[in-house]
Amino acid sequence: MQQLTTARIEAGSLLSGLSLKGPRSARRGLGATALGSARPWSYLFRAVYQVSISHAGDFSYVGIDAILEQMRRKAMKQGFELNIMVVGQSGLGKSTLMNTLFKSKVSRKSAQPNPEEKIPQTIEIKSISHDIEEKGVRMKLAVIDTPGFGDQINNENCWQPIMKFINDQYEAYLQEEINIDRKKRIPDSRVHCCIYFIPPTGHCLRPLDVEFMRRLSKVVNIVPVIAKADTLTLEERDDFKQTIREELRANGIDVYPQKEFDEDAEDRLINDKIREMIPFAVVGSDQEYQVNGKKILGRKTKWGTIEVENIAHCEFAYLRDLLIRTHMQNIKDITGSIHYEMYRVRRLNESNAGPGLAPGQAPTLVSAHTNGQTKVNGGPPNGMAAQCEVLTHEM
Ligand SMILES: Nc1nc2c(ncn2[C@@H]2O[C@H](COP(=O)(O)OP(=O)(O)OP(=O)(O)O)[C@@H](O)[C@H]2O)c(=O)[nH]1
Ligand SMILES: [Mg+2]
Repeated sequence: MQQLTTARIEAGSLLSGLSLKGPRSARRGLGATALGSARPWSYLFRAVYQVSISHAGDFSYVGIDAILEQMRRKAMKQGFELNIMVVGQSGLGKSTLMNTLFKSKVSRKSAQPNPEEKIPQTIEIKSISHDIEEKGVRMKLAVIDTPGFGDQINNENCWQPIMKFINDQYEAYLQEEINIDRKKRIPDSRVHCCIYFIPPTGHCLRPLDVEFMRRLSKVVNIVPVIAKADTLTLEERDDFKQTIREELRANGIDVYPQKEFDEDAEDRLINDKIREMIPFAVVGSDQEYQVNGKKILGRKTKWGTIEVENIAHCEFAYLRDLLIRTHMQNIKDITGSIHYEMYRVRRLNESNAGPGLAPGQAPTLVSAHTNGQTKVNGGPPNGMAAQCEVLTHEM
């Protein structure tokens, strides 16, 4: 089921941070668009004209730098898409956090306080998307809400519906890609990032969380969060974060931003800071309150109001910045060039070896790109084959 609403960003910025922060690919992909706001066609001609005038007499100037303006225009026209999935045990606040994201600075969408309206328990995988616009830049933000697991006596294989959904989206993309008469722009429903909710026990990860994240991290970018962080004291929160980081390392779970995909020293520096903060301790709410004359999203308690967008109270704003402001393009790049690529290579190799893909769609050309290498009509390059064997994209 797909709901579509339109919202306009009121404050904050979708792109303002990108020219300064974020990994190189993020800057490459979006940085150019951060250079200015929406301007009509005439602006481009004027800009090019002005550049030409300023370089008049400089016969060595070719105008390569104008590519940035061309890219910015193209990106503005196309807009951006981001698909985020929320996963975790039942009752941890996944649906609430999803609403928080939509009602927070990202959209400020009709956040009418309605205490009567309770978020029902999620019973099916459901995608809700909003069209957001800021400074002329359009973005379609889709959040895929999933039913919580852990309610069953036997929770074995409870990751399967999630895995299936992720793989189904890869498959839909693949089928569109290999279609002879394919669309100019393939609709992208692939899950770019999966927010995994860890219960705020303060102890350690449960075997179920370890197993779930271990499997998911091989097919999708995982960002773990400590749910309902308002139930932990600051010391408990810090200790729990440290414990979780150690356990993730000990269990070989590579969450986003993955160290092996840092492109250079600058990336490493920025991403190391994020890796030190992960998992983000978040608090969710879709209720608005008045605090010091300002409207805030928060949770009212007997001893005060927890402001979900206040970094002194919780780390929701850091999570939102990572997803949208600083790393959106990188998250999408890794989805396309690593996770989807693994799926694609394995599927196409499979179908080349056995029966074809869907009728009339059997490809003859198999190519895999990793680290700038391309191999045609053969197995995947450099250890990809080995990785593909290890990475079981359950279907
Ligand atoms: N203390 C606290 N309670 C929260 C927080 N977020 C949500 N809740 C409450 O937890 C309850 C469950 O929230 P949901 O958002 O429905 O949880 P869910 O993970 O979507 O649950 P399922 O749909 O069953 O998987 C609600 O009563 C929320 O108000 C939080 O950050 N802190
Ligand atoms: Mg729910």
